[in-house]
Amino acid sequence: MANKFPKDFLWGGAVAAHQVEGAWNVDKKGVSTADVMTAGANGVAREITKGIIEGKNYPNHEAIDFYHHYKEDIALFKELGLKAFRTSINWTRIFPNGDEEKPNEAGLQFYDDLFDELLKNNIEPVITLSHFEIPYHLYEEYGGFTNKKLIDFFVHYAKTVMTRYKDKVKYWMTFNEINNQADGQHTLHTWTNSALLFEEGDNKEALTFQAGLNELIASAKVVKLGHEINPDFQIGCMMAYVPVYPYSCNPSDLMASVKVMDRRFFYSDIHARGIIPAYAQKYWEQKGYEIEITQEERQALKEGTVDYIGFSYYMSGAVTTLPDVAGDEITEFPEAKVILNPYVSASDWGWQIDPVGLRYTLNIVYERYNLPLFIVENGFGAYDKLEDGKIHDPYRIDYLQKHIDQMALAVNVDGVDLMGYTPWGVIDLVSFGSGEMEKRYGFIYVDKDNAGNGTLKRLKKDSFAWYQKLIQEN
Ligand code: BGP
Repeated sequence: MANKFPKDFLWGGAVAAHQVEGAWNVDKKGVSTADVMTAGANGVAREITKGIIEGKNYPNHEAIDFYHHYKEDIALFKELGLKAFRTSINWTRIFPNGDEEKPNEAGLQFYDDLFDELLKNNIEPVITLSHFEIPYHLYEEYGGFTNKKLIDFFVHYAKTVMTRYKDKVKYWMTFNEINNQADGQHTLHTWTNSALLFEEGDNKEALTFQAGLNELIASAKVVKLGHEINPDFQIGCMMAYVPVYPYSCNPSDLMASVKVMDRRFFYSDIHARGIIPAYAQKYWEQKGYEIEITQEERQALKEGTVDYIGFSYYMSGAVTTLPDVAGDEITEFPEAKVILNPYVSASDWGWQIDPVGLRYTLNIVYERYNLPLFIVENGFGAYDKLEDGKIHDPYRIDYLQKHIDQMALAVNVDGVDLMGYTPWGVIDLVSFGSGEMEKRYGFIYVDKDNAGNGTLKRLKKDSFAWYQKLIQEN
């Protein structure tokens, strides 16, 4: 079988603004939630501090200083053969506080220059509007996305950038991994797109559903508006798909896996179909949650369905309801617990490595929505060792190759319509989850350590030549 991909397949690489740009307080940029995150390395969870605390919030402040190195980096991307580059716009460069009327021209100019540089090198920009950060002011003053005012602020921001870049950017996504809040419990949402400010006694699950729904409404409004600004725009959603398998063939495990998957699918079900799924309505009723949505907002959901499904894929999990099953628990949903699958191995951070899970995901998502799919994140975070000025990373090549093989099967055997593949962290960057620099994903090494020291020098790893060849041979 020829493992070929469509001629115009978007081979690329992905990053996010706050994980690479640095320059957190230049050119009138405002403070973003990412700028007040603690370092958190060595198993300590990251958190948002009240304003900037000297010496505590450093990881994203300089990051890899892409803001000042982007020309050099894009030259390397060109050499690598990238056809697409996914990054995000940092909202606080455009609207420092998030609730202003007038944008910051210096911020707009930066992305103009960045997109021009990409286009000059025949690299298509793929742009996420909100990648796990919002203006800190919107978090502190308004309480994040539980507040409906944020819908208007987000739409105003999106309208500004979509109008400005209408002839430069064709591929857009609204909220990064919007369904990462699916379990409804996690403090993680204080620092993702929702920027939820939980207080003692809050019903976290209800608030998370409200914030998520508000984001979905904002997204739908932006999809409709974007198509008015330029009918050629391709506007997608961005989901984290972590497929879960029934741990056993006990029917209760199977049913639990369906329910856990529904929780994660809730977001793309609305993005793609424009209606609130019956299972969610019932769940809210049973729980007595009063999730606010007006008639006008319901209509907006219908009129703003997405053009494609963008998603990340890193790992899978197993679900069980059986009390006597031993296993390292990953997450607890009200329905069941998700545990490590004993049939697959894991990375140093416990992320389960399951290439077949990617083919499975492509199949079920394509069947569910019948929309083009775009894998906008996939990759292997690892400790790399610098030896005689070289980085040998066969483990990364192995991970990616196996996932690409499964992608080829999904396209050539299963008939899935796949637009492209932009592996995560094409160049080393700050880890979102842990704030570490040394959880590396890149084909390009950046000399910087967890404490923030290093020359920022760029270096090609062995995987660079491997990916370059793979793109050439399609
Ligand atoms: C996804 C995010 C990215 C990212 C990646 C790897 O969830 O969209 O921003 O960083 O995962 O995660 P980590 O950085 O924690 O290794």
